[in-house]
Amino acid sequence: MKLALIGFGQAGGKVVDEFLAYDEAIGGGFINSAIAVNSATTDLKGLENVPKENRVLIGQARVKGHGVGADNELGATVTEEDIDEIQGAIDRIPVHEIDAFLIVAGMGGGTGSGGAPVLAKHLKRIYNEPVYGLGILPATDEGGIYTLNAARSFQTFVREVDNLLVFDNDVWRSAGESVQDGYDRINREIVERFGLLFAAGEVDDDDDVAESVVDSSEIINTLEEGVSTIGYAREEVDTSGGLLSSFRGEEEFDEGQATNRMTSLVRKATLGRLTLPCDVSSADRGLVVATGPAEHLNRKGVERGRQWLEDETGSMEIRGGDYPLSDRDEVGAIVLLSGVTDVPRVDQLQEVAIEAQETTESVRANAQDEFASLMDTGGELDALF
Ligand SMILES: Nc1nc2c(ncn2[C@@H]2O[C@H](COP(=O)(O)OP(=O)(O)OP(=O)(O)O)[C@@H](O)[C@H]2O)c(=O)[nH]1
Ligand SMILES: [Mg+2]
Repeated sequence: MKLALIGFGQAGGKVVDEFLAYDEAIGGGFINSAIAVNSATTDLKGLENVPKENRVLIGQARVKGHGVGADNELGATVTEEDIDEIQGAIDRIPVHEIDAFLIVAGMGGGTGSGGAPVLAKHLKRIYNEPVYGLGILPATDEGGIYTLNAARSFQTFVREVDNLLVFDNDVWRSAGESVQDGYDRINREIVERFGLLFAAGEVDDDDDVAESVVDSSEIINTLEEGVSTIGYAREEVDTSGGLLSSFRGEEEFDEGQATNRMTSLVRKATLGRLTLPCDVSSADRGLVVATGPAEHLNRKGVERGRQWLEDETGSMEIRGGDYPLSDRDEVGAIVLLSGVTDVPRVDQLQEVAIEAQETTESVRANAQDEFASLMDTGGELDALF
């Protein structure tokens, strides 16, 4: 399907940059246009693929191009104040050509976390196209303010978008890696999963397996509402076969093997590491996408995988289809689970938000008491010197 991507804040911009590279690399054609919005000049300058004229600096009057320093209320304020600047860039998008907007943002900082929900609300008011969010959760060791921002932003973002696709940095970190190397690797993991999903709805009708190909309406229906997570598994296949193996009298395509392979890939994708870990049985809707060389995909494999996911989720709304990628030597399964409700990380964020609220109140009350007593008993101050 065709997307207008909007990267909000540093993480959002970098991931959109990576999406553009990925779309180009796979010949996906799922990105119609890409915009980056930030309150920090250097972050916008650091982007490689987002066209220069589509980089929007906001909040200049307040923060002079230096970012909002993880203050997500300020992030929301400068977005509201400069919404016309952002709209100016969106006005250049041929919106009638797109199937949806996708706003990408890190939930832990200030600009993206505060601004993305404001923009989502604005877009929903103006356009009929669905507005999706891709929210990136901070790692747990990033510290209190990041977790608190994420807790607040998550709730608002979910409310404003049609569907919030989530990626949790915490689950994808690996030890002994610099933060930058880590992000580069993680960003590739992000765009591969979400990119394959969106590219899947963008196959030409004249494709040889067109009848089982995923349609963008199936993605849109799966993303009807709520929170989504993605699983992905792949396996190398022997693509050297073809002519040579038929000379040897071998079968060119083993139907049974392909079916078994796809069924187990769907299981692995679902039960392996999800972009947002959750209880799979809490999903409302699902979509299974089989990727790889068309000659290695068969309808039965997807169908079996789909049925297995129906049993696993207890949902009757599990869709399935192919996304043929001819020049690959691997077959893969993307599993999109949508409307998930049993998500430990989200519960944890909610607890943090409540705790922080209580702590802030008691710290504030204490500080007021202490200040009052300091003012009352000036004598104590003198005694210090
Ligand atoms: N996956 C991924 N996460 C990132 C990346 N950069 C930052 N993050 C995460 O995103 C969160 C928000 O950081 P930024 O995107 O830098 O924040 P911002 O929106 O620019 O806001 P301010 O810098 O406060 O103005 C961090 O807490 C990290 O968890 C990245 O390249 N990839
Ligand atoms: Mg920043």
